[in-house]
Amino acid sequence: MRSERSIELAYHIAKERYAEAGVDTDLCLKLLDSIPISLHCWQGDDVTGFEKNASGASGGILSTGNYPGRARNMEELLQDLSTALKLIPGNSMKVNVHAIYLDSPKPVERNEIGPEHFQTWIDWAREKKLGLDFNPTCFSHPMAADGLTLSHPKEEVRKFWIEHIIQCRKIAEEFGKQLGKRCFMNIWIPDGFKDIPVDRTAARARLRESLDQILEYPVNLKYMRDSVESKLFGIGVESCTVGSHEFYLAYALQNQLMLTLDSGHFHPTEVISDKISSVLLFLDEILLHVSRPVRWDSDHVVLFDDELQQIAAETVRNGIDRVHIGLDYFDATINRIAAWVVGTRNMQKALCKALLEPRETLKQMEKEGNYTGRLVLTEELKAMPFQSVYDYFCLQHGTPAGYDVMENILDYERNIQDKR
Ligand code: RNT
Ligand code: ZN
Repeated sequence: MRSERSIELAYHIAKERYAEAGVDTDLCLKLLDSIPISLHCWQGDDVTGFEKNASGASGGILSTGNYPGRARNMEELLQDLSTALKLIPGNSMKVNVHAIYLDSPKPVERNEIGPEHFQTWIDWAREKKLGLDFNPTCFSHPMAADGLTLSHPKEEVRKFWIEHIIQCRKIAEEFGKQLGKRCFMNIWIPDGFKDIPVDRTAARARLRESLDQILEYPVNLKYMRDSVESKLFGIGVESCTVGSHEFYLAYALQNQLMLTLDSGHFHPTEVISDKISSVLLFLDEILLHVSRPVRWDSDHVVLFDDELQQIAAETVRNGIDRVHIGLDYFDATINRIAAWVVGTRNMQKALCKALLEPRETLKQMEKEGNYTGRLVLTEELKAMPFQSVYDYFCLQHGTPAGYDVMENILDYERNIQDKR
């Protein structure tokens, strides 16, 4: 168990070390506390949702593992999320909800869902002082069985999904209105082809036409904003994804939408950290789905690895008010609360480290062509005591520091999750 005294002492030393490098750690911690991170509700139940006959994710995404204790209903999911949030320091958290997490005693078709089916989420979020984000669910449904939704050749299928997404926009707007925090609504569809299509243009033209119809529905942008998420491929759609990066980048630009960059949606050596600065020269805001691809879009728990640190650094350098962070992974082989807690705290730790960077000094060196100095300093910064600063952030917010979170996780597992 970490003692308060040792956390404070370590912070004191770290503060002095960073001050020598011209960085104010207290200010960094204030900034860290102001950065919203959207915690994805779907890690809690392996992307199953609360629809009647829910059968788990489809559409090229896959959650594997059978660790006991999965949340089976709204009550359990909210209880699990509340537990995870107690182990995540900070006052700016959001929770990201998918349309399949509705609260309704009777089955409701996806194109008929409305804000009333999400009032439980809104009330819970208000009580916990959280913001909410939202996502239409265009997978795990008989109307998506062909692997095509908004780009389906059949008008009736497209119409169904257009109606669903319009309903989702109303829900997102209501989230923002009732909670006083803008809701980001992310549109991701699984559409694609297993084998090589001959008319990619037709499918993409249909997607564009469907999106145009969706955007015709008027919403108040003060309360919600739409974002579109591209992908390279998924299981069963290996040869062509209709909503590719080029498609959505162009579509977002033309329609002043946000673009979602998911770290698992590109070629294995392609990184989103390099895309942020380019995209932000042309779009005013973007959304991130921070995930961890292992050989493919496998959605492993976010680690404190090089790419996470680069993503955080680019976020801070390009403006924390323009890059909105959401997490997107689902691992069913470990305790699901631990998965949330570790991934989110890694994200925060990476942001903390990025905020502690002596940015102006480094930029100046680079401008002067002093790449030697830049290399020596960036290497030095890697082992600076940022962990002591983050531990202090935990202490400030009454959250356990370091490995101490495990005690809480295991207690909850024993007393609640194991009894399900
Ligand atoms: C799928 C996308 C999408 C989903 C969630 C559940 O590849 O990343 O964002 O993971 O909507
Ligand atoms: Zn994603």
